[in-house]
Amino acid sequence: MSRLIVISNRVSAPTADQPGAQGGLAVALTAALREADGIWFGWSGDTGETGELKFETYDGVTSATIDLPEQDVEEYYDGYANRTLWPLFHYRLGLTEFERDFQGGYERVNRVFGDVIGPHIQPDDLIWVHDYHMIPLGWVLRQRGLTNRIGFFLHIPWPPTRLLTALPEHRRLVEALFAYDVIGFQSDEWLETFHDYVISEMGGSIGKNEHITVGGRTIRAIACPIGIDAKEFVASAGSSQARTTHARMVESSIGRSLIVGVDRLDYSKGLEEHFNGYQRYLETHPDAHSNVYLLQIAPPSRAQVQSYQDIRAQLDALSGRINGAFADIDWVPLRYVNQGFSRDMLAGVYRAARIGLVTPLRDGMNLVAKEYVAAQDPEDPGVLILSQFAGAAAQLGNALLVNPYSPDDIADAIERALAMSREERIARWRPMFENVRDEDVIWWRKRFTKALMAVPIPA
Ligand code: GDG
Repeated sequence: MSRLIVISNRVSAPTADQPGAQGGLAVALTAALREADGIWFGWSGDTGETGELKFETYDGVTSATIDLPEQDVEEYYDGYANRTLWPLFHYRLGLTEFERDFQGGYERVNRVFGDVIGPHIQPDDLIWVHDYHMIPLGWVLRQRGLTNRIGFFLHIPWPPTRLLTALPEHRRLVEALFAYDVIGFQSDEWLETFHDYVISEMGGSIGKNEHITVGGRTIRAIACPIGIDAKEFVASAGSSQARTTHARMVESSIGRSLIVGVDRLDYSKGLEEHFNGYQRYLETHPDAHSNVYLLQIAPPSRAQVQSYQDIRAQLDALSGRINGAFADIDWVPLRYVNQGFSRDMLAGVYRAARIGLVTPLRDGMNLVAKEYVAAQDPEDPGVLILSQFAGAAAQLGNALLVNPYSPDDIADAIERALAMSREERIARWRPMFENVRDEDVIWWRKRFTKALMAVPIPA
């Protein structure tokens, strides 16, 4: 059996310091790594001179990380990944920064990864590279003579061609993708926008069986939506910590309906829009005041990037304005919490919420929507309100789908969700739960690795 090699910016395999699996991706990949005697490579998250890889094997899974010098972190991670590619791929041209130094740092770090990882690859290893931090890595590995089967999965959206061409080196970036054998996208929509670029900018053609040809090179590009570890999440919702949290929420709600939002503090998540939609609901439903409240959990992320500091300041001001305008002596309409909680606690909060409000402006997938569905009580589930612009909307069509840019749309959906009968809630929830359960993270991993293993091994 081939070994599986996973390469991503950060490694979330369990270690002696952090023995628990870090989220669904870690669960899916560590199980596969353990079975296939694999290695998970990435950045340690620490700054320092790039030296040797640090290997650690814990619970049958090996991870290998390197430190990166401060300048590399600034240019590759804070710069090109988070200030160029992330906003651009989320359709936010106005927030995208175009700096040659960022691009230089990005390519340099990808070369470093290729240099340090390359010697550890064996001829029949299956290599799986993840996300926008690592787009050129496949190409770098090919330059070093590797003929292995190499796949790439993009966790975020693929942008429309007209937007992508605003990136000075767009052609170079996409050409590098053709070093891979298989490329995976979260949804058909991102796959189609990729096709559009390949046809219109590269003169490529789309063939049978998801094949794409440019010049003499044919690769396969597939839609392969990521799931959550549904089994684990259902168990989490039944854990003692989840039950205690659920009871705490019910008690502190004193009969009011809880609307919950859980999002990394990121401008792509549409937090401002979802506060605006809630505010519109409060303005247009004065009778509902004190029957409902919104709990927004938003752990800060990428706090060293200016646009993230800006969104945080805007949300602080907006939440203050909403509470200032609507709060009563015994009712606060919005609880805005800037910290993270354990998964079990989150599961308890999801289960206590009559509405899960998920309104990203663009999102590759959005796992919170799936977690909300997984955590519900089958006999009395809540209602998911979901942005039509999340990748998850393609699978969770029984949610109340909204346009997050429209406060009226969000307000109407809140009204509809609060009035929804138990029968309708169950009828909407059940097919969504079946999807979350069946197309889970293990299904996703198998679907991708199967496509990669189907690639003929070069003679
Ligand atoms: C990228 C793509 C794609 C959040 N707060 C807490 C917490 N979380 C967890 C959630 C969820 C995860 O973080 C967030 O996942 P998302 O999918 O919503 O978003 P991104 O971080 O932007 O992820 C996205 C994903 O990659 C996978 O491919 O779906 O589209 O942008 O699991 O639960 N977890 C804990 N405490 C918190 O307070 N423990």
